[in-house]
Amino acid sequence: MKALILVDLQNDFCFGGTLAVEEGDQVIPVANRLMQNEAYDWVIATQDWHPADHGSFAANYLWRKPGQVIELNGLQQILWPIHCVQESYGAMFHADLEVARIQKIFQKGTDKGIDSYSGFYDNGHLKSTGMGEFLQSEGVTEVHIMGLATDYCVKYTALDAVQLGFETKVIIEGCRAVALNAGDSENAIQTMKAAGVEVI
Ligand code: VGL
Ligand code: ZN
Repeated sequence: MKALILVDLQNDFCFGGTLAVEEGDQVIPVANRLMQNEAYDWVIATQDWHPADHGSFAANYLWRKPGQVIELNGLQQILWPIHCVQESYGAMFHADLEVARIQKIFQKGTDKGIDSYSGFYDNGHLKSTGMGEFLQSEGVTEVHIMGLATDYCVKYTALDAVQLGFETKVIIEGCRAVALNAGDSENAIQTMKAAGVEVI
């Protein structure tokens, strides 16, 4: 069984969003096209879904700004602009995404004390979102991943997928990177490949 995993195709990562990824919108038609592919037994989407007081938001600290790194409950945490606050416009799927084709949604980043880039686990691998267990219970052995952003949520979702034993492919045409630093996208692709992800 094969699943398509659409990572964080939400307004805040697209044009006009608070954490807009360059060309983020351009992956929406790719997602719409892939969802029609009969080869997928499951179409799954993840949503970054933070409480307003989330510990990854720079605005929740005095004298902090996005891009700085702090320690959050023992883990290195990059501070981000406020984004994907639960129920907000920014957290909604992009308006052009054909959401009717999404069969199951997994939300992440809901615990204010820990961030979650991967759709499977938080950044400390302490809690599962249930996505891995769900896919395994449905007999899924192969996952195809695309979305936003290449260097964070796509990368960590793909690395966890490999670790969980899924045959893992990242559809690079459907990904765009945050790229805080030059080369972040290329480095993420290299890291994924080295871990056994097939980048197609
Ligand atoms: C993401 C930074 C913070 C992502 C989510 O979806 O790649 N990046 N939260
Ligand atoms: Zn986030």
